[in-house]
Amino acid sequence: MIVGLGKTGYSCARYFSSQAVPFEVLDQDRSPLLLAQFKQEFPAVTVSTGKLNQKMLLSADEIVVSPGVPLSTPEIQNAVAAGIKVSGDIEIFSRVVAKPVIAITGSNGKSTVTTMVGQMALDSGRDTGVGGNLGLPALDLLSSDHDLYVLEISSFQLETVEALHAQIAVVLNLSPDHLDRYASQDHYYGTKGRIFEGCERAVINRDQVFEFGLPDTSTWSFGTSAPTSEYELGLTGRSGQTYLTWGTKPLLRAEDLKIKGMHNYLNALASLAIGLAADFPLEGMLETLTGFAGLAHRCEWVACIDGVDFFDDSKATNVGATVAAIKGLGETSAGKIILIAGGVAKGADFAPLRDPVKAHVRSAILMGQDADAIDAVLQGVVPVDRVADLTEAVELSVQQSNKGDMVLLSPACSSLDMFDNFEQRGNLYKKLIAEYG
Ligand code: UMA
Ligand code: ADP
Repeated sequence: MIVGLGKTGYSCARYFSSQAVPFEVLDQDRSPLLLAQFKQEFPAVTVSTGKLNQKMLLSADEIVVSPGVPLSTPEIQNAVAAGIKVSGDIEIFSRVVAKPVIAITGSNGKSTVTTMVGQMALDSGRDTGVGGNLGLPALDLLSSDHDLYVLEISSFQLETVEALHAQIAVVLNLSPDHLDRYASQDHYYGTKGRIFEGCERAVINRDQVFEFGLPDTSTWSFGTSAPTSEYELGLTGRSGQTYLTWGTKPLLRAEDLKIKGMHNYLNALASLAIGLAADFPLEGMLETLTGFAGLAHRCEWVACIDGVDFFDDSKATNVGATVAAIKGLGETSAGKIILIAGGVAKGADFAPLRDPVKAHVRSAILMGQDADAIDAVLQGVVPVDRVADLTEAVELSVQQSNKGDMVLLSPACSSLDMFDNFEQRGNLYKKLIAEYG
C-alpha cells in the first residue's frame, strides 16, 4: 500500500510494477496533482483519495509511506498497532540496491554537498546515480544500473529506514528544524543518526557534538579546526590565506572556491572527506570543486543595481541556514544587509538570529504567517518593517539600501503559506529584481 501519490509514491509504483509486486495507492488529497497521469499509466491499480481508507491500510502486507506523511497519522498508527510493517522508499531501495551508496543527511547543505559529490564521482568516470531528497527519487535511479549512488536523505525518509548499509554515511550538521513534526529537537537529531545504521565508513562534522551514538567504524571528519590526522580535513592559515587542508597537506585556497562563506568552506571540506573515503582521485575532486558555482536559491547572487547586490537564499527554510547566510555575506563584505525574511516557522526559535543580525544587518523586512515571531526577537536590534508580500518587500529593500549594501532574501521559514515551494518564492524575487534593473 503506497501512501502519498507525489514524486515518491509514483517512483514506488513504477518500481513495484517493474518487479511485478501488486500495489494500491492512497492519498489524502482529493485530487493529487499526479493522479490523471497515474491513472493513464496504471489504469488497473486501485487508488483511493481523500480521508485515508483504514480498511485498505489494514489489508496491506506492507505500507510504504511518502516522506511528507507523518508516521503519527492516526490511520497509520492503527496499522502499526495491528502489526503491519511500515516502510518508505529509501528502506525499499536499501533492501535491493547491489552497488555502493553514499548517503548524505544534515540540517543544511545536503543538496549542495550531494550535487558536488555526485559531480566529483561523474567527473572521475564513475557511472553514478544522484538523487533522493534532492529531487529524483532513489527508486527511479534503479532503472539504470549505476555503479554508485549518491543520495541526499531527509530526516523524514530516515524515519522508516531500518538499516541503510551505506558505503559512506554522512551527517553534515545539525540545527533545529521541522519542530512541527518532531516531539523534540533530540527526536529530530536522533532520526538523522539513523543514517549510520550498518554503514562501512562514516563522515562527521568535528565542530558538533553528536548526542546520538556514532558507528563503530572508520570515521572521517571535517571541521573549522586544523586537521590532526589523515582522516581529518579542516582549515589552516598560511601567509594570511585560508587553506582547505587534508592531514598536513594544504589542498586549496578557500578564496579559490566560487561558493562563498564559512558554511560553504565546510561543505567543500565535507565533499572532499566523502570523496577521499570513497577513493576518488584527489586532483579531479579539486578541479570539480573549484568549478562548482553553487545551486540556485542558495545564497545565489542575482544582480547588482545602483551599487546594491541582491542575493536569493530562498532555500533557507530554517534558522541555521539564515544565520549562515548573514554571517557568510556579512563577514566578507564591508556593506550592510537588508534582510527579507518570514513564512512558516515550523515551530522554530528565532533567537539565534539576534547576534548575526546585530553585527551585519541594517534593517529587516518581514512577511508571512510567522512574521510576529521573528519581529519579537529583532525588536531593539535593528529597525523592522512589516509587509504584505514579496513585491512590497523588494520595493522597500530598494528604498532602504545604500550603495555597497546587500539585499538578502533568506526567510528562515518555509514558503508554504504564500508559495508552492521555495523555488517559486526565489523565482518571483528574481523577477521583481529584474524589473528594477
Ligand atoms: N500526502 C498525504 N498525506 C500527508 C502528506 C502528503 O496524502 O500527510 C500526499 C500529498 O497529497 C501528495 C503526496 O502525498 O499527493 C506528496 O508526498 P510527499 O509530501 O512525500 O512529497 P513527494 O512529492 O513524494 O516529495 C518527496 C519529498 N517531499 C517531502 O519530504 C515533503 C521531496 O523533498 C523529495 O525531493 C522527493 O520526495 C523525492 O525524494 C522536498 C522537501 O521539501 C524537496 N523535503 C524536505 C526538506 O528538504 O526539508 C524534507
Ligand atoms: P539542504 O538540502 O540541506 O536544504 P542546501 O544545500 O539546499 O541544503 O542549502 C539550504 C540552505 O542552507 C541554503 O540557504 C544554504 O545557503 C544554506 N546552507 C548550505 N550549506 C550550509 C551549511 N553547511 N550550514 C548552514 N547553512 C547552509
